[in-house]
Amino acid sequence: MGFTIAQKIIKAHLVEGEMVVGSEIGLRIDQTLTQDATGTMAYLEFEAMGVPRVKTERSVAYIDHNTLQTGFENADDHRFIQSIAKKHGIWFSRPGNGICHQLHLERFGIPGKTLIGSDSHTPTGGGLGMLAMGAGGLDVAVAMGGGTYYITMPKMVRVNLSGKLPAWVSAKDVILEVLRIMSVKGGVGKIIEYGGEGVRTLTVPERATITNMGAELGATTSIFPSDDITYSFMKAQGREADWSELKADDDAVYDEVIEIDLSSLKPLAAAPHSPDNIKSIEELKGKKIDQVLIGSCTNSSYLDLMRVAAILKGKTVHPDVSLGIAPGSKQVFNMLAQNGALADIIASGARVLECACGPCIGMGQSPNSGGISLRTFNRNFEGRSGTADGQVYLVSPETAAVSAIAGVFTDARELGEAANIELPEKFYINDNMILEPASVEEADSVEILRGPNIKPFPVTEELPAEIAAKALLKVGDNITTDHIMPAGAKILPYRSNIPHLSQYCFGVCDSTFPERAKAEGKSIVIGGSNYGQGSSREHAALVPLYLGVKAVIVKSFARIHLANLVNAGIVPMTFVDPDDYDRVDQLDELRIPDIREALSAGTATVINVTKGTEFTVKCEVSGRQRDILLAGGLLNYTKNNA
Ligand code: MIC
Ligand code: SF4
Repeated sequence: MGFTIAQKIIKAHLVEGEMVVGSEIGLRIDQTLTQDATGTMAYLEFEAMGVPRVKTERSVAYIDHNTLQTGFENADDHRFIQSIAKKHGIWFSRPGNGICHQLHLERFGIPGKTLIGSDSHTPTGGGLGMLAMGAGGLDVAVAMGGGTYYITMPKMVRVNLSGKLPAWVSAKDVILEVLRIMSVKGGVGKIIEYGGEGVRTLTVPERATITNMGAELGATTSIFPSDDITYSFMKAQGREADWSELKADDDAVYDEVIEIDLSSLKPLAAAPHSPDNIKSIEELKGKKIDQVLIGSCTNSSYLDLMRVAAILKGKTVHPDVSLGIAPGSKQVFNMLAQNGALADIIASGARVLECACGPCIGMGQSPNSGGISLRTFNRNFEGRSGTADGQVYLVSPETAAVSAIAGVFTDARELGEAANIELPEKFYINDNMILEPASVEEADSVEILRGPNIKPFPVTEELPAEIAAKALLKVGDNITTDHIMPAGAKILPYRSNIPHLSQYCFGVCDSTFPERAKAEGKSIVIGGSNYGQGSSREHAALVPLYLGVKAVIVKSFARIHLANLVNAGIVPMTFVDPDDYDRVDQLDELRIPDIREALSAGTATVINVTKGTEFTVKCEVSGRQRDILLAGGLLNYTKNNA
């Protein structure tokens, strides 16, 4: 039996376990990346492990999230990351250089390598044929120290692409179609592999748009083969020496196969407030819009922005629309400036923003009250834009640009011929914003610069014999980490200050939760299915830990959040009978006796003291995860084992 692309990379990096679906496997990690919003915590954790120099082939620290500096906090955090990176052998991408995933694709990604990043969109690297996965900061810290990264061996899904995209239909529409088919939880426990004749019609940045938004499927990762198209992209980046071919064996076996004929696709949008709430632009056509934003790690490549510039050339943004454009990297920005496309963008009245995440993470450009905002981003969760009742639609750059001019949802296919834009033979390469780490000899003399915003992370204790606490909060299905620990310009600067952050925990669901949780001292959270989808932020576990959350009982979990809960020492449990969810009410007094034994048994009995009933929950964790929970989290576990 042959292997899939992902199985080949897993096989070559397997250090523990067997490639049996559903069992835990340990992987050797070649590369890591961090961004600043999760990076401060990850580097504090790395420091706590006492490893002097990273043991990976390449680790890079990017500054792209917290670039709005409305106080000292973000600037201090940047300096902290810059200094700690220099000391410990990590490459540093300065603020202004661009978004981590776009930059990693351009300058560092290598087909066939493993990459984990403290950001859920790390699978962007799958566009180059990497096995690239999002992880919590602590897991990234461990990998930097040479430790193994553990995942559950995923099922393999093959998406067979045939045909060729019609004019004005783009890679974003492909992934929106996959989201329509699979939903935001359809990818959990799976790797999505793209294959078929249609693959050859997609360039690397287009493939990366598709693997990027595989995060929204809940998938472990997504991956494309590495072929001659990959070779020409890497050659154009001056990195052809790093290229190698990678393809699935002809007799590779997949657990699921999805067929997509690219020629049959049309422009799509993900309507509020979920990336899988798919509508066609035909249906939305004519609906008035207020804002358009083009950028983010999904759609800010040279190709994307050249297409946008061609649409905007000689036109003016509609008077009732605000158009913002953030190029994905300095390379893209520079090339647009050199070839004149930037002049067309500026002349149209677009508001040109810094090369960074910006509005994608609520760092500015919040829409007007109830405003309809078209964005080329990957997430439209409620409140994420910074305007509580903002209505965010996720669309392709083409749809975004034509709609910005018309002032209404517009089907670009009605505009006649599309400009023919191709990837350049040579990208403009200038790595002057990427700093090399200090040499081993110099490292000792590098001083780490710490601002007053950096607070220690919460202490954890060994798991007690029993958990007895109120179900202090009950939430529904598809709760995102943006619900649990919101981001945005006001809150993000405190990513290294858990006590401050805790005031906003679950703010979108119940703003009284932090106060109530502190008053109770300990609590249990009840949730529905796909709990913790979205971001990799470990803050969505560390902050509840700080507030005294001891266990989370839900119908099902999203992968990265589950790992983050275990790492924080919060017990993750799922209802055996999903109907028991309806039989627990907020504020019920719950008791889970013998929790330590229950972790070994894999199930526990929860006594509902208030109602005088009981129900069974599963705590399906690996043996390693059980030991982490018993020790009270990964840091304690690592210290105990050292
Ligand atoms: C996001 O898109 O939600 C983020 C901000 O990039 C997060 C990371 C974070 O919360 O810092 C992610 O996707 O992991
Ligand atoms: Fe940044 Fe948005 Fe991409 Fe997250 S999804 S890395 S916030 S651009």
